Amino acid sequence: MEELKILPQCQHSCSWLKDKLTWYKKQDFWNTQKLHLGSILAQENFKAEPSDLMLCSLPKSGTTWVKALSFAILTRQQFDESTTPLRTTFPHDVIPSIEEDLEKINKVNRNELTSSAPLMMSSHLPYTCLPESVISSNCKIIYIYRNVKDVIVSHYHFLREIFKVAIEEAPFDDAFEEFCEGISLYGPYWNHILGYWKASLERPGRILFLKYEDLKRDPTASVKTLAEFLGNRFSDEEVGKGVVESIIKLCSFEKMKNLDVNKTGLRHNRERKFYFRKGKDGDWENYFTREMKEKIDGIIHEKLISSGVDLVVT
Ligand code: PAP
Repeated sequence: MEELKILPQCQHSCSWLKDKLTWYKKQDFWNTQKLHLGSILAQENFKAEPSDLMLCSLPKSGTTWVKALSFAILTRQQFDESTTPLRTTFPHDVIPSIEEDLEKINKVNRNELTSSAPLMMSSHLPYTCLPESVISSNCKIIYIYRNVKDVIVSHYHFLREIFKVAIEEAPFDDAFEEFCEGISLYGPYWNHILGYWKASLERPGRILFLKYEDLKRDPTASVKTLAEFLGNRFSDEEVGKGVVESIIKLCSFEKMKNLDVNKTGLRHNRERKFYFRKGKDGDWENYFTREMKEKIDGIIHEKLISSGVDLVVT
């Protein structure tokens, strides 16, 4: 726990946030103090196995959605639409986070798992900060990413909601400027993406990039790709019976948002309903001026496109 003694290099007081995001120099990313503690515990205590599946992402990129889809895909032989635990369990509880739910993960006795399904967990940690065993075990990673502009809007509302800051006290312009400076949960955004991109070049076939907007545009193709990568592809018979479509429907924004379990209750003191806001592709157009669009497009070009990252995030 030596790392916990490290003092934050600097502390940026977000103009409208009651809490503060901290730049953790050694970790090289921004975080809240609570999540920082969870990150260190995960780094020190989480032991991955080669068959584990990791879902990695920046916050607000589609994690909750991909958790629901992955769980539905992996458990479709055990449950159907009417019996799936997703009807009564929050998606973050069926696929736990190594930074936030380590105790729960460590309770799982891998030898006693009755199903043949591999263990799936999530992390918001940048690639270089993942527990060493995730890297050395070479376990598969699904990386969900999303248009940076929609991430900025979603991140703004989520932080505002969890820290209970009224819209009038939280100018979007400030949040935008801070994001452009790299200040965001587990950010900078571009470092996170770049880290996983570089890792995918070193680990061919082990990291799947899924894009939120592709899931929206053509969910059937994305869900089939996801199932294949999870090692659980749909048979022709299943496709013929409409199993892919029923999983897409079950995990759709409208369906998930309206389940009692997702409308009520808390996840680590955060209201679960905050994880389901609009679920749209392109909400940024309601917030960005032309100057803002040009500014963030320029940053992405400089930080990602110029570094050879072949992912479209603008
Ligand atoms: P997290 O990283 O904190 O878990 P994450 O799930 O990645 O958050 O992102 C939340 C976003 O996904 C929200 O976007 P919005 O603010 O633009 O609305 C949320 O609405 C959206 N979302 C959650 N579930 C779904 C879903 N089933 N389909 C589509 N979008 C979803």
